Amino acid sequence: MTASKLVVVSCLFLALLLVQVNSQGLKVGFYGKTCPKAEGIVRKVVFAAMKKAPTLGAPLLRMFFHDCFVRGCDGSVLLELKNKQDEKNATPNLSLRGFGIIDDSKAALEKVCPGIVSCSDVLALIARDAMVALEGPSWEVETGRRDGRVTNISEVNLPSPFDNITKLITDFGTLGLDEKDLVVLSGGHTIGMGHCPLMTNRLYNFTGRGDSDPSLDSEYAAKLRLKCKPTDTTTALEMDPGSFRTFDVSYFSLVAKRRGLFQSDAALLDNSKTRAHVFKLARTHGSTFFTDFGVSMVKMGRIGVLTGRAGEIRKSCRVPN
Ligand code: HEM
Ligand SMILES: *[C@@H]1O[C@H](CO)[C@@H](O)[C@H](O)[C@H]1NC(C)=O
Ligand SMILES: *[C@@H]1O[C@H](CO)[C@@H](O)[C@H](O)[C@H]1NC(C)=O
Ligand SMILES: *[C@@H]1O[C@H](CO)[C@@H](O)[C@H](O)[C@H]1NC(C)=O
Ligand SMILES: CC(=O)N[C@H]1CO[C@H](CO)[C@@H](O)[C@@H]1O
Repeated sequence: MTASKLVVVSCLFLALLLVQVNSQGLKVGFYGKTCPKAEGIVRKVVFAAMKKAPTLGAPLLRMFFHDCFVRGCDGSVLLELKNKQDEKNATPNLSLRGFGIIDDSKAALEKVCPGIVSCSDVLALIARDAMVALEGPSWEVETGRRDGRVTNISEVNLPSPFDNITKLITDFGTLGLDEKDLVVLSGGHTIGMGHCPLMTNRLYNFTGRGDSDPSLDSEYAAKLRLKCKPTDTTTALEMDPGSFRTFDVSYFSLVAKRRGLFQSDAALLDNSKTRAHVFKLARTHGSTFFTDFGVSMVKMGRIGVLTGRAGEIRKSCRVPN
């Protein structure tokens, strides 16, 4: 083997090693030795907060999704810039809330083990604990993420409620999430609210002929027209009416009955693979939704993570050190 070949081969070996270290950087119980109380501390803060305000569960789940889909799960959604050109101020942030719970968790952690637990891990733990507080699924959260130092409003390119199935599958696929993950994670819409202007196009003049979206159940459309007038920008609708505070499988039966709120929910019926998953998950008895949700959340939590010596452990979740 010539010297240059040797260099190439050892570089390849090194690259492989790095990839492995990176994927092994996350693990369940990462803080077992360095901050054994970490998970308990976060859970206590979340349970106390949600006892007072159960509706916070939904935005807290959504916050982790928004963090992971922009620059990876690196806590960048929490950073604030003086000029407001941060992810928080991008349009889809409109209803992100619950930032105080992240600050409270982080403050409690810093008291016990300063400089050990990352804000990105706090987000991951809170998303799980908030679902447990709603009597939803539980899963083992991988930890060991480190925090990014960059946030940039122009990088926020989250899936849109107007997206079609091709776009959704591609965007999730780029991040390593398949059709099943897309369907299962969309099931997050079993809790929480969505605002009228993100769906009124489906109720009025959908194709310019004064019609509604043919993929929306017409009875349901009539009900929604009572709540959302064409110019209403403030009213919020329950995405899973009747049980928007309960993490259950009814989201999938709604979508199956063409009662998904957004075009992106309805779109799950437009592809044979995603449609099959919707119908399978819709079964109240024998649905695998809870276990599947945990599996897909862990997968989502691996997107673009910083581990090892990358990034930092922020002292305050709102500013880089
Ligand atoms: C498939 C792509 C997705 C799209 C296009 C989408 C879009 C949206 C939109 C437009 C809203 C309403 C925001 C508002 O009006 O205030 C919303 C709410 C929500 N989303 Fe998604 N979402 C997607 C995936 C997810 C995922 C992966 C999760 C988490 C696993 C999630 C969890 C939530 C939750 C919990 C809410 C309710 C928030 C609240 O009540 O404050 N979504 N989503
Ligand atoms: C933010 O991202 C945009 C688009 O990628 C880039 O042009 C711009 O320079 C970035 N801004 C900062 C402050 O890094
Ligand atoms: C889906 O949306 C993408 C991007 O918005 C668009 O380019 C494409 O033509 C759409 N596909 C269909 C089948 O409507
Ligand atoms: C519906 O859309 C068409 C085409 O954009 C427009 O000409 C018409 O005025 C709209 N009708 C209403 C009631 O807004
Ligand atoms: C809560 C919050 O920070 N909302 C901001 C979301 O982004 C828009 C701009 O797109 C701001 O106007 C809001 O203040």
